Amino acid sequence: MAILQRAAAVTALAAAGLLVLSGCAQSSTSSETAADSSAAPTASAALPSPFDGDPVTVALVRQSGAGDFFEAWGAGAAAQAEFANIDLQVTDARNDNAKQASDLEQAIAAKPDAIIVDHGQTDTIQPLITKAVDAGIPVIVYDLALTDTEGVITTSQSDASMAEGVLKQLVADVGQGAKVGYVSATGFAPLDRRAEVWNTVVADNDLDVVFSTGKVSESTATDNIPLVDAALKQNPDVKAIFAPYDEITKGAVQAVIQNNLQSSVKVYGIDISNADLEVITADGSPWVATSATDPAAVGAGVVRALALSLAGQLDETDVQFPAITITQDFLAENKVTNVKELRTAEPSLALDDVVVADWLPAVSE
Ligand code: SR1
Repeated sequence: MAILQRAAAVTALAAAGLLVLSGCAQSSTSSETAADSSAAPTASAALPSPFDGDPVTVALVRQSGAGDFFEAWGAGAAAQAEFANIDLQVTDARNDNAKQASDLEQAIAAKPDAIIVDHGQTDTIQPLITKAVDAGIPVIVYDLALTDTEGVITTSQSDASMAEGVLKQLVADVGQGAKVGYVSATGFAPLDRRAEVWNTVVADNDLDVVFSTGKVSESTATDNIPLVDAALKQNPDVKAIFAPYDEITKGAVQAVIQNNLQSSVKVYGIDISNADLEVITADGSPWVATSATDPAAVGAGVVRALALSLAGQLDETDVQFPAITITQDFLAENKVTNVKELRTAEPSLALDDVVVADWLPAVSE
């Protein structure tokens, strides 16, 4: 859809004598273009090199986890790639580190124009990133902790500010010195960055951490329910739980509800999706606040960062996508029940001023 919009806009500019087109490999029928013109963004300039000829081949090597975040992120990346004349070749190891390493080996061997690595474990992926850089392949990573970032563009959500935003709300709600629980996992770059903020907020506010538990798996939400259930049975007087990944948050919420503690235990999460919004806005839900980006906008933003870099137009080597903190009260006041309504209530989620160019506006799903 977005491609059709680019073709229409650029053709109109060329007809007006404002641009000279050079091989934008896109076409459309007038009826398709008209149908799409209300929603899709428009480019005000033609694609620059290397996007103005044959499609640019990009391998997207994913290690996605359970849940809507990863699905929406992939859809956003695909839509932005289509807009920029990128042939995105996607593999997904789904929690299998050995498979992600083998996917990345194969991607390097195929010599694409660039590689995007989405999530992954440092020890398995760092050596292969180095191999790709040494082979002259441009590499961009998302949510991956590297020990050597030489020649690599790194991207992430602004994990520190995300955690700070929602934890500020937690302290405001339950006060300093309150009994709190923590549900997360280690070894995942975004979770480790959020953990650093948690530790600081705990120390600065004398929070009494009565349990720490949690895991990431192929069924993260389900697998965290018994862990939090057991912790709550030991500590029914806890006042708040920080569970900084929406699949984990959902597990924590379910455990609070099945222990009938929803009137005394508040849950603070990270991320947002339609399914999350259903949980947060349910009557009496203990999930009172979350910090989030629109994952589709972030997936698109990572592709834009890569595209700008290939065009020689990216100044920075680290791109962080800003997030917002969303409370139950905000959702109620703005009658938000799904992500579409949230995007309307909070237009900044579109990231349409982050890593953009006149030829590369932000495209979402
Ligand atoms: C297992 S890591 C999960 C996190 O990665 C994404 O960046 C999401 O924000 C999610 O919380």
